Amino acid sequence: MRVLQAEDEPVARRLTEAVVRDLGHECQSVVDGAQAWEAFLAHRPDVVISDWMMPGLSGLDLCRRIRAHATEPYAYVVMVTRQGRRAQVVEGMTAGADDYLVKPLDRAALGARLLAAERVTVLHRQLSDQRAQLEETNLELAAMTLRDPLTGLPNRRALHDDLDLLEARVARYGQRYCIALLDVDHFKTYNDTYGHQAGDRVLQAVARELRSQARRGDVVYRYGGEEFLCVFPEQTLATAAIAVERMRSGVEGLAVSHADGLVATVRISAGLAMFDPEHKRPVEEVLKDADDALYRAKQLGRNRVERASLRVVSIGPVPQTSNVGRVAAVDRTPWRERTP
Ligand code: GH3
Ligand code: MG
Ligand code: MG
Ligand code: MG
Repeated sequence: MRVLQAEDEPVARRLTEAVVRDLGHECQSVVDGAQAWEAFLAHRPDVVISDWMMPGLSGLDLCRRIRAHATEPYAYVVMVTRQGRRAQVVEGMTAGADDYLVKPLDRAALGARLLAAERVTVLHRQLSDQRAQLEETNLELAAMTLRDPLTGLPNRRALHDDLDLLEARVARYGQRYCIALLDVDHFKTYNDTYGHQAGDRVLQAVARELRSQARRGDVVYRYGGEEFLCVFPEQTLATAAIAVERMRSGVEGLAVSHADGLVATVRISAGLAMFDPEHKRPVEEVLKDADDALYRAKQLGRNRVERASLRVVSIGPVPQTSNVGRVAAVDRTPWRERTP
């Protein structure tokens, strides 16, 4: 252990130094409270053995400072008091001292204090290691709840959080953004033909392709099943459409065969919509527009990108919507089962 002793009497100081070192610990000695506080801050000792009566900062004040400083790792504080000043013991322990010694110092008593200090210090260190591990695990778990395990993309829960941030940002800075909904064509028959596991691998490949075609700042989410969602901050319909078309042709370029009689390879359809700061509206409406455009892309033969027509909406206060269920705003009925 690293021991710091604050003691203004040379005889007591030398005795403590000798005992501490004999027991295999490091010992740093200072002669008053102010020096002790500086040494404490600089070296973070495991144990502080402090005389009560010292010039300047008293042992009691030093102990209070150490405790008020809430440090890691824990510092074990032993207060040294004169015989006959037992009332100080209570005062010292109340101020945060862990133990006390009575002068004149006795080797055995000092050794016993150091043993107790070592035990407590080891425990505190273990606790603090465990706490650090727990914090790390919690961070990992929190990150996991925001990722889709199959594709590694941020999931719908992450989208919830991000849409909140996005809305706050566009409200503050008056920026525009686009949202694209992308859906794998005839994926049910892919699963029926090749099996669910092969289907999973296709979803992973599509996710990788979408991610690689996205620019910095664009975020691709797994929206659900075989559907993906991409947010394009600060993009116009025209520029985002270029990016989505790149994604569509990228997936087609993967050339994953899909010989079900309807199509030859795995492809996607996409619907794209824009939020225009001139015509403020809740993100649910943008999502609905993207979904309608996707529906149209499916109707028009799939493997294509459709843009929502720019709607002129009456300018009024944006309705306050709750985030709950906002990403469920879109009709999840399969395309072919919908009545146009
Ligand atoms: P459309 O072109 O109209 O989109 O047709 P579709 O067959 O892709 O659409 P539909 O909604 O009828 O079917 C979606 C299929 O996606 C059904 C479901 O089994 C499959 N699917 C959803 N999630 C997963 C998944 O995690 N893994 C696999 N392998 N398949 C999935
Ligand atoms: Mg003294
Ligand atoms: Mg779908
Ligand atoms: Mg589909």
